[in-house]
Amino acid sequence: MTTAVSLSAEAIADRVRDAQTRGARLRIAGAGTWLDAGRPVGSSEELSLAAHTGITEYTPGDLTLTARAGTTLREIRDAVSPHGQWLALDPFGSDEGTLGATIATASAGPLATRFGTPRDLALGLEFVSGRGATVRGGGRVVKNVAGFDLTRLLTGSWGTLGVITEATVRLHARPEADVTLAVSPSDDRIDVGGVRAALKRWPFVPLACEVVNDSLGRELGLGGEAVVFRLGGNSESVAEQRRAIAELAGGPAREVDPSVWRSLRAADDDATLVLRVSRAPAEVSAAWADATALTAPFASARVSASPARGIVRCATQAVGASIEQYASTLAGLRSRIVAERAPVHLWNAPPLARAADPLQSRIRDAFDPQRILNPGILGERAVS
Ligand SMILES: Cc1cc2nc3c(=O)[nH]c(=O)nc-3n(C[C@H](O)[C@H](O)[C@@H](O)COP(=O)(O)OP(=O)(O)OC[C@H]3O[C@@H](n4cnc5c(N)ncnc54)[C@H](O)[C@@H]3O)c2cc1C
Repeated sequence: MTTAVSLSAEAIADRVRDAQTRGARLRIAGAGTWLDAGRPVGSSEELSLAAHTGITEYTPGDLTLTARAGTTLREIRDAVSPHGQWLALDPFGSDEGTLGATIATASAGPLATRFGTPRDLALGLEFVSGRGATVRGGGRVVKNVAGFDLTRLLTGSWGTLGVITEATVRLHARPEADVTLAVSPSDDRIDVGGVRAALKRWPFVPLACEVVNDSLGRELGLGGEAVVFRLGGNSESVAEQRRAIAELAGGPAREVDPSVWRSLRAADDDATLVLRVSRAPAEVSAAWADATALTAPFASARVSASPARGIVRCATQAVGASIEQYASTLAGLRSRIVAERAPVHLWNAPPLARAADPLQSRIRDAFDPQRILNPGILGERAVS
């Protein structure tokens, strides 16, 4: 059963309490563009917030905006761009994804290099807990820090602590100049550690910096392995940043169409398996070397890295036996692997298995003792 909620947080709370009474479980949905991410959810009922939309407060002078959870990132972009502002969240996938889901899954994209992740940009939340209580955490303006930790706790909890109904987010002024440059390696390999060291050394932070492997680079029209920089600021600052990149590259970097960012975010739309490799940021170079070497036998494997954040993502369209081979090959990486998306049968295979976390269980006991919300998505057993 699917119900698109268009009424109020109270209507959502009623729906949760009703589920409680019936012993039912709810699968929370926003626009539904990423429902196959996370472990399979043990619920036949869907609580969709797709119709719970609308910007409820926007004061451009405060650089903050409050919107209902089902509001799409595109709607927010369209509302704030006439004021020269943006919500600097560009998660993989499309702008048709909702604000609530982006925060619930803590989804971040290339712009996180400069602006951080939803934990840095969500200032306050309203949510309905699994007990059916409507709770507000955080504030509507940057200086209000009361309850801030509650907002951070809910961010990235994948709907397991509460249904996010409304969020207040921090906006930024759009940079005057916004330029995208690509650097291809002069020899045959990119030195990701060198890129990370340069990022730390430079007195500026690019809006985004991603390294892409050969197959992803070709798909994006970059010709092969490349480092892509997005530079923002006033024109003098961007000119300065260009000079620093030319120094790193040993010659001027080529300017490319900014649509490359959109294509990069959409590249995984058809991926059957997306794994994120996390190591200490200082070890991103080793993670990249391991991931590119291990995925080399898989022709279409796309690997990308955010050197500033220490994250390497590996995606493939493989199916059948080759997807299992890909997953178990990558499991050999000496690092933490988080599956973002995987076919059902792979979730229980050792490479993706995850031990139950007692602290996480205790927090869920406080917010959703009957495990009504998204049961099973984080790998825990549903309470019967
Ligand atoms: C092809 C594709 C690949 C992606 N890859 C990545 C990636 O690799 N890394 C990454 O970080 N992001 C990724 N995303 C993330 C995605 O862009 C965001 O999470 C978000 O924008 C999806 O929005 P949605 O409304 O369609 O979410 P939905 O698909 O509706 O929901 C996504 C998840 O969020 C939960 N949820 C939705 N709304 C709420 C709410 N109001 N309260 C609580 N929980 C809620 C759902 O239960 C579900 O588990 C990808 C998206 C797509 C389409």
